Amino acid sequence: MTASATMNASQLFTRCIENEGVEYIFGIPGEENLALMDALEESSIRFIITRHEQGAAFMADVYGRLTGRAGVCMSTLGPGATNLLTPVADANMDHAPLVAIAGQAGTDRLHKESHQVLDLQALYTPITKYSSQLLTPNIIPEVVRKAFKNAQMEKTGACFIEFPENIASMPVTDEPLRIFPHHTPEAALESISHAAALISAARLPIILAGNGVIRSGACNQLALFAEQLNIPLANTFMAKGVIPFKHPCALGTVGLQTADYVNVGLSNADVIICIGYDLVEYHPHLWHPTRDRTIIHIDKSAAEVDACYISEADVIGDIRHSLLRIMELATPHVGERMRPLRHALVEEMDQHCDDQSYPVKPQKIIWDLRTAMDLDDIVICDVGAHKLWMARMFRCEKPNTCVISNGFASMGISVPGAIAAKLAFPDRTIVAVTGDAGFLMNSQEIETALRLKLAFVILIWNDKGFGLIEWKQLNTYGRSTNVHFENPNFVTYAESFGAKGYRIERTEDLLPTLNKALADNTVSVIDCPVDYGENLKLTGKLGEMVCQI
Ligand SMILES: Cc1ncc(C[n+]2csc(CCOP(=O)(O)OP(=O)(O)O)c2C)c(N)n1
Repeated sequence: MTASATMNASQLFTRCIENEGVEYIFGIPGEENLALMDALEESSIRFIITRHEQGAAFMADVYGRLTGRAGVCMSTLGPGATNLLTPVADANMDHAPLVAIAGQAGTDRLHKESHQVLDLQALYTPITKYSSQLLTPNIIPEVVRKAFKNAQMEKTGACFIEFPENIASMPVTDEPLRIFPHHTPEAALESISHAAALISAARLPIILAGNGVIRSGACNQLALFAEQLNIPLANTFMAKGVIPFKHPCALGTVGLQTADYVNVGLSNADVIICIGYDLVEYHPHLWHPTRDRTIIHIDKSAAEVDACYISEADVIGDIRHSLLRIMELATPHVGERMRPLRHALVEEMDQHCDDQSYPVKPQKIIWDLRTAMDLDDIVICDVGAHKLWMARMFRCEKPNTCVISNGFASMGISVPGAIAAKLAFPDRTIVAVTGDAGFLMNSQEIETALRLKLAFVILIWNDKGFGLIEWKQLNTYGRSTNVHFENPNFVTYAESFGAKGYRIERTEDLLPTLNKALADNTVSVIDCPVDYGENLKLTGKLGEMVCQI
């Protein structure tokens, strides 16, 4: 087909998304996107059928987080499009690039009550950066380019395109728009000098690094910055591995929503340097309730307004450049006053490495998991108590090796997320870490994984309940309500798909089982009973620490 040949709108749409470099579309077809499905058949794009639209959009979400390129998901109109919503919102709030496409009824019946018709453009408006409707074929090149550009431009996020059925098969003569690389400008020298002066004059500065550093590819510059200026660094959940945990300045992950060790570090500091940090990753009122510290904001875009986050210096521009320039101007700090905080955390991480009590303690699960996995391997973490433990205790030496949803924090991300991770990085080992509740929200995607012949491990922390909610209820009211349930037999459940299933009956079996499952070369599900009695001990301990300050 030549560039300007007449084709139908679906063929033009397909050419436009090919032009964006799309490799996969995750989704479920419907009656209203038949023409698009047919056009895709002639393209280089691989359509991955999922078993639920939620699975499809979580795959696109995690694909976007790991690659920096928009993950693409697709559904039919009405119920298919509403099923996509949660992970699209998840991607948008966590700044993962994603483009969602939904079929729509023909434009001749959008004005009235009609089968499966909902105003999708309006529905997606609050959860995307750009929500659009293709009301004529001629705008396809612009709308597609705009959706991908918005999705992949800082702050990256989700975009939505609604494609009505009658438009999708109309004839059109057009071609994709050209794409040129986009460069982020360097920050103004005045802001760099101002930040450097504040850092030089600080008594006890600390860095709070967020996911924006990873998105900007500024991890190496950040490690250098911390080392050269000798400033301790805490990272958010979503910035795990932003500098290696073995880095002498690394204080670990902050964000337990209570006063953890790093928070203790933050409350001691007089200057807090926030780099690539989004408020949604860890609310400022939790780490800066006193509103009396100097905040420096280094990012690609200006700081969000929050009474507890009023920055004195906004350094807006390419983060890599900003860090290197500030580093040249600021005076390095001396001393290691925050170092004991790191030592305390390391001691806590190591404490249960030989613990053989059963059910398995969270710390021991994490110890064995870290032992079994290489540093390049990737964990996709679900949402729940296990996430808080993983965020706090799982050591990461590299960015994007422990993916955590922490803005929207939706359960059910880990199994579809593991599929996306394996597709994006076929040579790396992938583990989905999940609670029993989150697992059953999207476990149907095991069939998708097996159909695609993908291998990864699903490690279920089984407490027969909503562990995190019980933890919070016990902390708040001293009792729990409506948080317990029964589970299927996860071993036979896994086997019924054709996957492998293991149950940990003794703690000493966990590490050998992990090693075996990682070598299985298929989907392996490990049902690991967990002792969440440790949850209250942790909050009790952290509370004590706060009292000591
Ligand atoms: C889709 C969704 N529904 C509800 C919640 C609220 N929520 C957060 S954690 C949690 C419990 C998770 O239980 P489980 O997956 O078993 O993990 P655990 O806390 O036991 O480790 C719930 C219900 C949520 N974050 N996302």
